[in-house]
Amino acid sequence: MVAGQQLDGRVRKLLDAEAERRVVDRVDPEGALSEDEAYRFQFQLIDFKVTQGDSIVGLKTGLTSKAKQVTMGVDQPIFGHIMASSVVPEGEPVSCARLIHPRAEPEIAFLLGRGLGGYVTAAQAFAATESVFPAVEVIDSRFANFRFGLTDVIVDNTSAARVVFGSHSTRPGETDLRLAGMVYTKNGAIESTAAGAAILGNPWEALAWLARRAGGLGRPLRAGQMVLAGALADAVFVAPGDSVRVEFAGLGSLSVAFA
Ligand code: OOG
Ligand code: MG
Repeated sequence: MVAGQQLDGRVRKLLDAEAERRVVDRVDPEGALSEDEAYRFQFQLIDFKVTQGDSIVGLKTGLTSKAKQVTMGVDQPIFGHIMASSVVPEGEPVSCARLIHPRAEPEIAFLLGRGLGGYVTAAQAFAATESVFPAVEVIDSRFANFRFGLTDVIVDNTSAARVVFGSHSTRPGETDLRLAGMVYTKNGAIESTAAGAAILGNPWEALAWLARRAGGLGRPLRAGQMVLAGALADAVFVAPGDSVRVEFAGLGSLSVAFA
């Protein structure tokens, strides 16, 4: 059991699930929480991790593509936190040993050169960005079969588990993100194809949405933070021995092996 006297029971339950590598029942099965309340519980979970020595390296948006929204049965974006402990360097295998039922998904990542808060537009999001990278996010819901409602997955830090950022970096504007073609393979076989426009019509819109939503809850984006724009296509289950590869036109490629 995780310590921490002040933690809400739902937050403690999710921390225990992660630590003990097992699924738990939904924390808000009736959908009684408002979205903002669910974010407050997520912040409690994140802040507890920080007291335990972890740190926040950035924020992630999720459910920004139709493919993801349809699969998860949710019709709007959400956001979560990227923790230092979740980042795996490119080239290192991602260990499944501490994960429950990991899935890997193709993403676009941003490094922010400036902070972003208030009413942020896509143009402002673009202007605040230092560089753009390919990325693979490994999600691992603490709920059985990845079955959850909107508020459940918000409290569960949007299923965040591991992330690998590609080292290939481009400057904003070097490649039109809307038109950037993407091919996603697992063990050499194509799983999906998409273009950047799959993400809210334009990945810069995801960054702007994130800045507005997180900023509105008192968590503005800061210079130096990494951001994930959300998967362009569905996540695929991965197990030790598997590898996935995401290739983008004009943004570079990234391979991730699992152990
Ligand atoms: C929720 C997390 C969604 C994305 O990129 O859409 C996400 C889930 O699918 O379990 O990270
Ligand atoms: Mg994701």
